[in-house]
Amino acid sequence: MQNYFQPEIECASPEAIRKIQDERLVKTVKRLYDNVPYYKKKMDDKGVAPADIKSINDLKKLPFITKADLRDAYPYGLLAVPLHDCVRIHSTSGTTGKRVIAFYTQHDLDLWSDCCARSIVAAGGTKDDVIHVGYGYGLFTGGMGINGGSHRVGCLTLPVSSGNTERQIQFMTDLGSTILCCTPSYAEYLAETINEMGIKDQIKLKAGIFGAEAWSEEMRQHLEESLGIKAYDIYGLTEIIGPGVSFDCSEQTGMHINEDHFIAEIINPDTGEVLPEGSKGELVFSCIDKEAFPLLRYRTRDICVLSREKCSCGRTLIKMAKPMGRSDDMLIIRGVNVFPSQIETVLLGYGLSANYQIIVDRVNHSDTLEVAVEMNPEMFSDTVKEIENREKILMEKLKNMLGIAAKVTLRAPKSMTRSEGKAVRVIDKRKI
Ligand code: DLL
Repeated sequence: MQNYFQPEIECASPEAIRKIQDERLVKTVKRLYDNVPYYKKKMDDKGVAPADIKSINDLKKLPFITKADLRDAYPYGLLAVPLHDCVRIHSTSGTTGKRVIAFYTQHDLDLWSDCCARSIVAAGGTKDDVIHVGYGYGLFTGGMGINGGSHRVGCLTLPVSSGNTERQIQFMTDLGSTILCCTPSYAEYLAETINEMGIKDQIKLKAGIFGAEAWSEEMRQHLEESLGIKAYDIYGLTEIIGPGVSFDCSEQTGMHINEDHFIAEIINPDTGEVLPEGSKGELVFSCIDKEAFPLLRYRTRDICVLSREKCSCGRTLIKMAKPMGRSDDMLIIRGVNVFPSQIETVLLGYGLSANYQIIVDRVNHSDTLEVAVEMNPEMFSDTVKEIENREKILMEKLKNMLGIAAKVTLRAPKSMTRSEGKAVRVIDKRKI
């Protein structure tokens, strides 16, 4: 039995969802204005009062919140409840400055579990499943978030966390894991190891729920084939709640956003202007049902497209396309915008592995782009001439995709570091 499908919300009419959003937004704005001096100041500076926000039509009147605001207000400045009402924190990795800390009340954790439960059920999960959680546990939201959803659905939950690949596979075979949850790059590593060990027939996996980093359709196809599963995408960010902000359904053509909790907008990242549905731009989220840390109009920096097209799964929740990547991951090379996911599409489309690295440098005042990628074991027996030929073909394909030249180096199988969490794909030597 799929015991966490909530058709009254997930399949509600757009008008019914609108009504929930209107009510919750108005309440949240008032609560923040009254309780969070940082918000009050931001709204006062923009000349907007709580009474000006009567429905989601007025959302655009509110100021944006950016990562810089979170750093300014660190650690308690955006907390909207007394600290003694909070029961948990999570945090971003803080590679580029101060960590961001997100606070949760019990209500927030329950809401989050609901979101993740919806994601698991949409991937075919039921209480008969064994969920293998290979996302990191700890400050990172991945492990604990999916864990909460898995309990909510009633699955047997294996909190394996990331790393120790052999132990992961041992549990997978001994306990018959049916749904694997981890980053797509770690799933690639697990798939590679399982196939090398020749034990694919001992694995009972039927589905994967992969997210926390950008991954291409080609990678989805590769994971589905190499693990014999259906691979579902899941999206989220610490600032908003963690995994489960949106999730793939059986149609796999975009992730349904949990709109009863989060309102999505797409804006022009340069001007802040709200763009019509179907436009590509920066994704912005407002949390309308959280207690402790409900950010309004938070700029995610993820580049994405929203669509309300009818979905064959029956859900009416708006869908977001696979994010192309973060605007801050976007490389500007010789004036051209390049997303790592475009490069991944070319490499995997050619049948190569997802073990690749993008190296950008500046030589004689000009940017250079090099893509190093591992060959498949079958290609390794190619002659030098054949390998050079493959490199030439790939350079041509990359030029067509990106509009600029890239050098391609095919490396020996197993020569590049595997990722156990979020993969680091880009080395930008211009910044070193
Ligand atoms: O990565 C939360 C998460 C955990 C999502 C597990 C899914 C599964 P952060 O560490 O705060 O939170 O990183 C958030 O990761 O803004 C995106 O740039 C990226 N991201 C997350 N999910 C996806 C996805 C978690 N499915 C940042 N596709 C976000 C593309 C994703 N990018």
